[in-house]
Amino acid sequence: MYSPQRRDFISVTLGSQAGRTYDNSKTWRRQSCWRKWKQLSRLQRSLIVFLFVFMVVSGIAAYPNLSERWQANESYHDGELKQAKPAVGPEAAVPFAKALPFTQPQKPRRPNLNKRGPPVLQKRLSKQENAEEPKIVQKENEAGTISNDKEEEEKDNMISWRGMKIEPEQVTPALPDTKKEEPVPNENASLKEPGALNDRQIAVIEAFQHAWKGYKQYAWGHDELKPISKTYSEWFGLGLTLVDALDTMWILGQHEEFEEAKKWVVDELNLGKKVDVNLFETTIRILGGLLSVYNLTGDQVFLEKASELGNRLMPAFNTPSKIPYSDVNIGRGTAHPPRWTSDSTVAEVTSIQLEFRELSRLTKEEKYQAAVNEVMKRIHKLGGKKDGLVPMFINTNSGQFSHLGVYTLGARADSYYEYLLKQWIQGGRRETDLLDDYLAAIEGVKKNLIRKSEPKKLTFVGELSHNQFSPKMDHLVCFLPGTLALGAHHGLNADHMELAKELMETCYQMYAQIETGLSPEIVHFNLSPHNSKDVEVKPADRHNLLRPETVESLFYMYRLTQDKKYQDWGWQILQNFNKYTRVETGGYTSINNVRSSENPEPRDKMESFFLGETLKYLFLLFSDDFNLISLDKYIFNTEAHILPIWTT
Ligand code: DMJ
Repeated sequence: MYSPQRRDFISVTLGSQAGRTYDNSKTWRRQSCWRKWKQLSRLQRSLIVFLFVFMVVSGIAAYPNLSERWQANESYHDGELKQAKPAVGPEAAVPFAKALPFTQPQKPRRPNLNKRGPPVLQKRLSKQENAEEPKIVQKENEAGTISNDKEEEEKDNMISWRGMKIEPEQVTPALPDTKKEEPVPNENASLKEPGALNDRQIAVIEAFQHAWKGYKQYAWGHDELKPISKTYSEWFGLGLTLVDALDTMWILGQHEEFEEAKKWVVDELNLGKKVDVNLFETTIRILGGLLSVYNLTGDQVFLEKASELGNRLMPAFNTPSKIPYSDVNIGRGTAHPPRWTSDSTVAEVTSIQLEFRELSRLTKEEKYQAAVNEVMKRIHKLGGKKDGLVPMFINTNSGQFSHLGVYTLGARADSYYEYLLKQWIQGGRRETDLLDDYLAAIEGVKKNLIRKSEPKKLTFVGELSHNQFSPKMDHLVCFLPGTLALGAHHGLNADHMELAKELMETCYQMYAQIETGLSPEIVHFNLSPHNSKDVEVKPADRHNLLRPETVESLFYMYRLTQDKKYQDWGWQILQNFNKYTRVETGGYTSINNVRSSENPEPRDKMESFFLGETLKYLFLLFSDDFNLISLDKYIFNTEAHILPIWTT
């Protein structure tokens, strides 16, 4: 078509889409190409079309990897580490699950920050996926965080798996070679082993052997047994159940199993693994477990491992506020908070002290104790407490409490209170700040959180949220009767023992009033005189994770009162564990529904604390030998690991 405006050009009309003018040379080229195309045979044209489509599809498939690499490089060169797109949410999680070929060896590459999903959407490793060291380990912890890493990540990569941006000054230096400590003689190694066993203790040993059989067969050297699917799950990839159970095996006299497990610790436990671990969980379960078994056996190998682990966890304290980060990559020597916040959980940063302090005593290296004492010193001085009760979070940059106004003795705050008392006892009852904080907190509990239920008038510990009282009590709170009783035993107010007795009864009722005789994770107490039941359970809270807190407190109560009813209550609980959580082929499982004795719905998971704590406390509860781990010589850390009370 002739164009009056562009006389020097030829216009062509292309069918119905005509009406546009084109550059002359382009038009000529198009016409010539078109002619050539028409001259090709049908087969040649099909081949070209096929090749073209193939290249386009391959290009699209390769695009995300390339673009991520480009973006990562760009960000790195900018000197600022950025996320290319949001790393949480279903959009991120689904491609993550699909895209990572867990079963195939992978080349070292930059971590793909965009493919991390929220805990519930991420997949656990299966047995075959994880034949040696896990390529990726991941697990929710109690605080709802998840650990996850790939091996062989580049040393200079400063982004954590969570995609949290770490400012250069927050990055901790890589670890120097682990220093070998001079062996320190262990004055506690002559701990008494159990003498004659009674039927209930034999029943605990049988339960332990059954649990161990499943772990050994299907999960050996891995973190947790999945007894129904006969496989395992990984959290940190550090043989969590095996290490957590070492001292229980020793106390229960399972020496053959102990030797086999010790061999695994010596030969296989790799603490240099480039894996993100939660500081608190690793401290209470692994560091605590190693120190405890060193105390029991005097075997230097456990102290060497404990010392190596302590060193590898130290980068967590390298924060602007000296309040530690929640996570440490023990292989790389870097630490970071969770992706979504720069807060740490108060219970976590205040429940690592017993272990680090003992490590300093044993190795004569001040740095461990200095780091954890500094945390306590700062928290002692902080505002934001309510009558000695602490909020649940603390910021690692400012060192101040955050999310003020919520007070609980359950998840995220619980062991803060426990460790105040136990540090005071561990240190020979000299550190008065710890005692003052503990006493103030117990007064705060009495004033703000204690109520009586209807109709049975059970004393319980509720929660406070912005001055609103909630009659909610976590099973975790059942550590409190034991802790109160222990304080009274060490000379604190006698009314602590009275409160301990009342709360112990309540914790027992949390089992006794439930269809399976097992406590749910959380209960709500009834405050209305018109209702007939004291204990109510919401559908989302009906699970039982084989937790220890009630049997732990029963152990203290029996030791300190010698009232046999506590042994009988523990015996009922053991029988109900056997009835509803025992898996025929080996192991015990957590369950989803304690309200159904017909179908308690196994969750297919045996937590490491079932062996580390629950069975150990039951065994000690049934023992009438009060010198077996005497409460005058030892304290239990919050994972039931045994540490000596210092005498000098
Ligand atoms: C354990 O890891 C410890 O007892 C911790 O203090 C609380 N949670 C579990 C057991 O319930």
